[in-house]
Amino acid sequence: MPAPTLYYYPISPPARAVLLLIKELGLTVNLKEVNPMAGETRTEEFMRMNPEHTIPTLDDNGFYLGESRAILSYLVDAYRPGHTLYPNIPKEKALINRVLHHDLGSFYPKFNGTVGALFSGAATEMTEEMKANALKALVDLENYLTRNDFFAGENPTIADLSLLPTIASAVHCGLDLSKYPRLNEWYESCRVLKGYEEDQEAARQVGEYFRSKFPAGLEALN
Ligand SMILES: N[C@@H](CCC(=O)N[C@@H](CS)C(=O)NCC(=O)O)C(=O)O
Repeated sequence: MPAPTLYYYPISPPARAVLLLIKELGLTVNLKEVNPMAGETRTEEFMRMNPEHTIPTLDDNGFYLGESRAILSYLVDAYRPGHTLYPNIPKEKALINRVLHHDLGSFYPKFNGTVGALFSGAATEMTEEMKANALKALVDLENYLTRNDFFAGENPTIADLSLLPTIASAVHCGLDLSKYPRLNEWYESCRVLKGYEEDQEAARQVGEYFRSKFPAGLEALN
């Protein structure tokens, strides 16, 4: 069967989470770049695959899947079932899913409500409320890591892959992680991931773009 195709954009954090997985597992996946900022996710053709018009989107031989966290778990289950990144052990899987749900339902909206709004130009200043939300999101992550070195245990899982691109981007936008010692250590530990350096390059580009929109950067959070 032909390899699946991933529609992605190189600096998009959710797309980068899937790129990290592909690299880590050595999967053969065709990559097709789609620029959401140029409206390329809103074409009729793209929206037939993913009516929510978001990248990443996976096309596995006509099986279309959006949402990065769903793609992460699908790719492991379909192509490397039982891999330690998403083991077939109910309690381990549950702890990973817990982090993925926290990320999607709490961390990403709180943190991205601030960073994403400044990145897109929807906001031109960081209000006290935006700052408080972003800081609360970071404290929640720090608290998660009082249990383990990685987000769902002592080894990397797809939960870490999901969070890393957002944190790496924030660091390159000026966030100082030294106030969050566990998160800082985790960030360093993520160097073991095969796609880490490539992701850092994308994070650097996010940082440059962010400062072109909001020159003060994320230093206000420090
Ligand atoms: N929850 C989604 C978020 C995906 C998302 O918002 N992607 C952005 C790029 S970072 C996008 O494609 N936006 C284009 C649009 O909404 O039209 C996921 O994790 O996949």
